[in-house]
Amino acid sequence: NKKRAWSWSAYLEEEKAIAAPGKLFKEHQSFPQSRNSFKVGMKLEGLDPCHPSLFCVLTVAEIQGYRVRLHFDGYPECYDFWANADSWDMKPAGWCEKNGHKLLLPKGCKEGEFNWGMYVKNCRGQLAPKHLFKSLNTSVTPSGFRAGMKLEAVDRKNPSLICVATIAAVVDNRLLIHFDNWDDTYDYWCDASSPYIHPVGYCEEAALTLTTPAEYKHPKSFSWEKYLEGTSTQAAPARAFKPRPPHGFQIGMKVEAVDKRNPMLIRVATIVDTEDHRLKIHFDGWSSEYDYWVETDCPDLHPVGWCQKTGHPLQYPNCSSDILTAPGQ
Ligand code: MLY
Repeated sequence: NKKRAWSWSAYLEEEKAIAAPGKLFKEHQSFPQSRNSFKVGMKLEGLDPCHPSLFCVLTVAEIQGYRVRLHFDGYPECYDFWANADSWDMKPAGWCEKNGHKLLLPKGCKEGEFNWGMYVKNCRGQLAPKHLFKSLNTSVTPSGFRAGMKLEAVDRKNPSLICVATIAAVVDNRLLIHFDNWDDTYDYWCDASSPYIHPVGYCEEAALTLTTPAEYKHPKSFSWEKYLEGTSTQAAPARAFKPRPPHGFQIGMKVEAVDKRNPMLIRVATIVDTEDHRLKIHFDGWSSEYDYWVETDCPDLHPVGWCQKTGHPLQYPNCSSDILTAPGQ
């Protein structure tokens, strides 16, 4: 019994399935144009995926193809996370200072005493060079969104709620959404095409309930007009919202997807259900208890062939021994 290498083309044929067409993927999910030039030990600034309003001091801890494992300086390894080398969430040292964002310092560093130059010298590290950051070269389209403007936004942690919200920051084409009178644990970044943000008045027009700011005294009689006046703020202009058209993914299409439970792994997967802006991912050969929903533009979703192109191992379905073993040999 000779073993044949696993291949997508043989597998698709065997399964009578099709790969999700490349054109359905966003640029940051598709085959990268450049290589991953980050090196272990390089330091940078980046967003904490569990607390997206915070930029932190990070070190590249591991490289796998086009992906990097990032470590929070001074914190235990259990907080490490994986990102693609072109992730918008990664910025070079000094970026926060230049752009007026707060940088969460490495544990133990005192506010006001941190200096990147000294810091890398002291820990014998090196700064990740600026040219490695794809995020610095995004072309920015003027959007009409400004920090401080108000809108109605879905609370992504409580997706049944559409709430009174503020644009806390605008960076390139991205908006940081913050919920009025709540702490920043609900904050998230999105762009003008996000299906989760709406102009002021959207709920009223669609006859939906608008969740008013925490501890707002008169939730029943909330009026945007009065609220904007009372807070001396402006509504984000309706023309700035550019809701994206429905995606074209279909049930049965194959993709390569990051295993949420062990995010260093990318597995052979199938789309088993779809919603307007989300896909349900099933890992081939695994129980459906591991299925999960992702946003269609999630950076952990890739077209068939991505791992091979980028030099990342791909986890094959574990019950494909009938394919692995060529019959009659
Ligand atoms: N059950 C949650 C709901 C929080 C909603 C926060 N949104 C509106 C930003 C709680 O009370 O913690």
